[in-house]
Amino acid sequence: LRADHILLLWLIILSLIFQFVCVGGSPNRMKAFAQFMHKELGLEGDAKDMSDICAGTDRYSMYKVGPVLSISHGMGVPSISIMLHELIKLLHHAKCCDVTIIRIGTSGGLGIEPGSVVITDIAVDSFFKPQFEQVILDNVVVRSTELDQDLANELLKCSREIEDFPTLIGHTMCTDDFYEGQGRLDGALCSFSNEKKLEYLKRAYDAGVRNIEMESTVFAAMCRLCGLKAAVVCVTLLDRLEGDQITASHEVLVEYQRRPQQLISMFIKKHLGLWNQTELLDKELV
Ligand code: R2B
Ligand code: URA
Repeated sequence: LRADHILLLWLIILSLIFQFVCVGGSPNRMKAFAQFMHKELGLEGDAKDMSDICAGTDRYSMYKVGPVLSISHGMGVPSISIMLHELIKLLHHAKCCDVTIIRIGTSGGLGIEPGSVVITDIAVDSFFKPQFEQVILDNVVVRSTELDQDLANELLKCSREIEDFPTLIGHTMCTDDFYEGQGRLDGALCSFSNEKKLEYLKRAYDAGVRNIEMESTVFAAMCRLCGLKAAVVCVTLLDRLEGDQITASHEVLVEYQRRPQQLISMFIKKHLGLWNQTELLDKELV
């Protein structure tokens, strides 16, 4: 092998290291996702021994499972934006191209059954605008928050093969606050009536918003600018038109949070050519 061939080989190997990056708020959930993917991809070794690549820092947790990186990003725009800057530099230096990045998270639903999975077409701000405002020096720079529509449609198609829970495509509203910012009346401060709250949430619904969370706008804007194919897939823990508090039991919430993971696992396995094999195996076992 000539030196330039070896170099080319290395670049190909490096670029195959991470094909899929999955991010989500909670370190525990992203560890559970990594362990789940380990099983789903049929990898060798004990998933329980999986170690956090970023142990020793409190910034985020990171697990590598075959071609999948699973990373936690904490709560809110500032937290995920720090992680994304550092992750995107890592992907650049590792010469990873053609990476698909998916945020799997939780959210409050709007007018849909709790436990539904929403695939975001466009992330919108609290004024239902498809944009993210980044203050740079003392300028407000407005960035688009459109996500990859082909990827969203492909994920929806995958979801049609899982009949256990409803999945839909809709706008996702991203806020900087869980309480007043999401029109909740159960925080420490409440400065508006129930009537005003419902009027706002219904306007959001009419604008196409189907769920509310706290990271999608900056995630969509940064991934778009950096050329990463990105998707946001969040389960809804409650219907905000029905109330503010998350009252489902712990067991139900744990099961809800597995739903986006199941969908993404199916998507990844299909891309790796592993889905039909599993299907065949399942059929043979029946
Ligand atoms: C969903 O849940 C968190 C708030 O509880 C936040 O990170 C989000 O986007
Ligand atoms: N996460 C949110 O940001 N809002 C909710 O209502 C539930 C989860």
